[in-house]
Amino acid sequence: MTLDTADRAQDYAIASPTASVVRVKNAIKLSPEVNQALQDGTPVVALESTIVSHGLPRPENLRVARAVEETIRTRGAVPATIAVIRGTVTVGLDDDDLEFIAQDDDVIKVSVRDLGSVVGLRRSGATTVASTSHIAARVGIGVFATGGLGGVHREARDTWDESADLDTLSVEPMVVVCSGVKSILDVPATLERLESLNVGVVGFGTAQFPGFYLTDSGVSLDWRVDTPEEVADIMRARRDLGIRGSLVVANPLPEDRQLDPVLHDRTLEEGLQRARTSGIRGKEVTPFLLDFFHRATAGASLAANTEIILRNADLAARIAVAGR
Ligand code: PSU
Ligand code: MN
Repeated sequence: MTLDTADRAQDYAIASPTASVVRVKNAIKLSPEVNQALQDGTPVVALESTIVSHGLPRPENLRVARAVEETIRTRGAVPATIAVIRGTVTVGLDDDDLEFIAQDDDVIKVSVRDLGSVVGLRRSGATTVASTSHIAARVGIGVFATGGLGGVHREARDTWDESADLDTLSVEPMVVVCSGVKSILDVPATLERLESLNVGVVGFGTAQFPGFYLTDSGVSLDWRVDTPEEVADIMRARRDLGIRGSLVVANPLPEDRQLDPVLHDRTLEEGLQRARTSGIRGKEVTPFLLDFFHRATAGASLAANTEIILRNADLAARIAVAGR
């Protein structure tokens, strides 16, 4: 058994063994490269696209999206960026698709609940952690790299704003490599929810939960791992024991690469205030705050965010290789 949900991947491959582009249940298109990798048991790493469309400013977003894919290839794994392109869920974007997601103003941020609408109404959208995990699991990909998870928002007591990322992670068997949850969120509350949802959380090389732009969120973890092989072993054990849901591998920025904590705290306070007074709500909150950070820190948060994504892609590829 591999880290991939291999039995399901095989079913799909059998459905169309020769076609270079496979349609799974007429809904999901695999790129020829991803299709081949899943058939051969080559390690594959899923990547979300909301980070590209809504999480990073242009033109860096496209540059980062390409660099992330390159990082994964360097480690001997195949990148599978996921998005909905004109009504078709696509796993493994080609460069035209990637450019489209990075540059088109009409690309929608798509969570799991939006997938049906975007596909049914033939629109285009970028997938979040939640919808990327959902699709990746459907086609048999078991490892996923992102920047920071969604979670419980700071004003959740009033707004009930909790990311669908959490609920999805409780269902889909995925290794999710991230640098914690975005620091714009209520981090302790998010960790409590992950516990309730049976989502495993391990620190990579640390027993402190990372704070996204910051190395340490101040919350400690029960579990620390130090090698990709340990992650693969834990995921195998979870699966063998019939535990549904994901394992979050929290990979911190080194301290000398983090955003200046004083600048971070000041920017966060300002951004939250600005979001409140501008009446930003719902799915707009995360893109708004990320954009505010990038502008208010004169690119320092963008540099940190970029490094986070590249480091997580690298670690995810190593985990996918270890779990083969
Ligand atoms: N992390 C980043 N940049 C992002 C996101 C996460 O560094 O853009 C995106 C992810 O797609 C995540 C989503 O799933 O934000 C969460 O949005 P919400 O809080 O609306 O659920
Ligand atoms: Mn939300």
